Amino acid sequence: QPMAPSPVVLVTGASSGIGRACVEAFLAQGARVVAAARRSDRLEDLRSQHGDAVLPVSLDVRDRAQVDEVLGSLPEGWSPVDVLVNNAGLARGKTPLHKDDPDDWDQMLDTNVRGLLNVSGAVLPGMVERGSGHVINIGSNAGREVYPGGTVYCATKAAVERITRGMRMDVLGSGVKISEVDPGMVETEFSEVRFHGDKEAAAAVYDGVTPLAAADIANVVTWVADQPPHVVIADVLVYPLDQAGSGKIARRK
Ligand code: NDP
Ligand code: 8X3
Repeated sequence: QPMAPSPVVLVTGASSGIGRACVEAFLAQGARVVAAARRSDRLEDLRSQHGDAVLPVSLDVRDRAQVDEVLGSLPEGWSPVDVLVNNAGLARGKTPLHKDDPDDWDQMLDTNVRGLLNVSGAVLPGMVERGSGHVINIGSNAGREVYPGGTVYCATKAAVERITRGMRMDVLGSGVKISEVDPGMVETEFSEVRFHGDKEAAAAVYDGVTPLAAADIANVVTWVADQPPHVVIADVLVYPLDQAGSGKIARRK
């Protein structure tokens, strides 16, 4: 009997952190991975490290026309997409709302909410038509709580949670699975991006605690993807041992 072709997984935000770790975890399972992000040099590095099972795709999830164009014309063998990991996202700033730079609001809303919708909009119709597929949205503990300085970021992640639940209802009966993985504190480039490149401020976030590693979340994402056909992990919240909420973080020193 011919071997079933390996599944195709599309990971957005694959150039760093959780997304990159997801690429590596799915590759380790024998999947082929479409690795999407804006920084294509990093995606090329992934390809040279891991070979032909990676397809680097330069993509800004905020640009709907580009998303439709690129995902609508994936090379032969790289579509249909079996698993979509909607991971691209960011926080910008941690000031009170009235002191925020409004451009930061736009970037968070456009990436975390509209971007997730853009990519889902390009991939989900085919999944529903075929009656199979799995969308795994990366939310956050920040979608379940609000913390000072996180007003807009938390709102975007709360939106991800609402969209996940709604999507699951929308595709109910089609055979498509919808899941959400909500990480707590993970040491990635997240804080460097949030603090506009201030490495000291970023390092302080993880000072004195043992945060999650990106690979810890990738483990959970592949586990979510690996369930039997009739099982859906609806959502999972993953904390490091040192965390019990957005504002509840153990400091050892
Ligand atoms: P990183 O900054 O390390 O990675 C973010 C990724 O998102 C990068 O690959 C970046 O790629 C990509 N990205 C950002 N904007 C865009 C865009 N417009 N189009 C395409 N890709 C984009 O952070 P994390 O790995 O930590 O973040 C991944 C996800 O996890 C985010 O959704 C984040 O909100 C979420 N999360 C993170 C937590 C943490 O503590 N780290 C906790 C909970 C959730 P590029 O710049 O090349 O486009
Ligand atoms: C990222 C984690 O708590 O800094 O979503 O918002 S947090």
